Amino acid sequence: FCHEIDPLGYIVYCPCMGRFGNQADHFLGVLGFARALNRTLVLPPWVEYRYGESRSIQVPFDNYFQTAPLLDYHKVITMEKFMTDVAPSEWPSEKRISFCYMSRGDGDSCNAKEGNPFGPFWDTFNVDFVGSEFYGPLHYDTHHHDMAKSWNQQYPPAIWPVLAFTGAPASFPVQHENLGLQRYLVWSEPIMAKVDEFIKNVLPKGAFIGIHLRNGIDWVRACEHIPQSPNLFAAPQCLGYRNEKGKATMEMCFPSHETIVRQLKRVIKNYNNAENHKKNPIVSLFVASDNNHMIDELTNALKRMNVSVFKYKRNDPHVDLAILGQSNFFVGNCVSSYSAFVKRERDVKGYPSAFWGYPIE
Ligand code: GFB
Repeated sequence: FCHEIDPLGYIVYCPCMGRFGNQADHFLGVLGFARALNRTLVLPPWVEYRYGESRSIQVPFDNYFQTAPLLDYHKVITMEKFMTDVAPSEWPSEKRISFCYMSRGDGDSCNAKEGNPFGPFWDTFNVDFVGSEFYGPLHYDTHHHDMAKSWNQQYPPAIWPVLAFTGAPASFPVQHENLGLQRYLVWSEPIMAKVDEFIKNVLPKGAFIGIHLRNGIDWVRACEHIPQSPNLFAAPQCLGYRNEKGKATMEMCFPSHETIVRQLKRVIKNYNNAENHKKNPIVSLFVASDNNHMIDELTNALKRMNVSVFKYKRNDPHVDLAILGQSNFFVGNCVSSYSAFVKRERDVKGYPSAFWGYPIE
């Protein structure tokens, strides 16, 4: 199909902060923002970092997610298609201005291509900028303050057909008002084919529990900040945006093996004892982790409950996420935005979830 130019304009941005979980939080915010301004959202590739490589790599948005369900909510176009079908007329090279709240780095500029992943991201599409535009004090909370109107007054689409942001015009963690937009993020067919294959051919027949163990060295370091940052990263998902449900603890961020085993046994027991689950009890555990899956330890601990333990054969963050989304029950890490992705997906489907070490015993 040939894309018809949107006279109301476009929003382009670099998902330049964090890894997948962070980028997904931002994505939901940008989706809400684009809809509020009524501009077409350009779906950026996901930015990934490969071990030992100094430049990020860009993975097309639709490798992981379908675009059709997003269209049910708002007009979108992939970055690849935007660059070939729209940019030549609406965003020629001499009109490429980068937007940032205020100057970034040296001089009076957004320095939109300065550093990694900034440079590699735009280089993927051969984009260079001829100028910068500081949009402050405008911001992207379009759920309050008539913000969308202010944007369209200051940057009318006829004069500014493309707003290209140096970083995501969205907050982290995702604003409460945008949580439900998760329903429009539907895994691509290739991802779901792997998930279905795993559930059908690797897991034993029956219900399974999925857990996320975030325990790599970067996480150990991040959790050291918990005493000073009781609302670290995705913690609002269980503690509330203003800590109204308490403060993050070390056990929530980095649960001990003892906590994990104890909580798992209790969750499985409760699940299996529920009247409506008696005919289809949990018979296996799926573990997703960035580091230590604890397979032997968990296998031993759950032997008496006749629950066997599995992980995916490869380190594949997206397949892990999508499997967790399909589990009958999920236990995740409240502080991790990777866990938050699963929690939101399950919430919009009405599936149950819990968090390590929460509520505090
Ligand atoms: O997704 P993410 O932003 O979540 O970053 P957090 C964590 C990354 O670690 C994921 C890998 O994108 C994956 O690449 N990872 C984590 C996993 N858990 C799993 C898993 O269960 N399976 C697989 N296969 N991979 C924050 C960062 O991570 O950690 C912050 O976003 C910061 O920017 C902080 O770096 C220390 O919110 O957990």
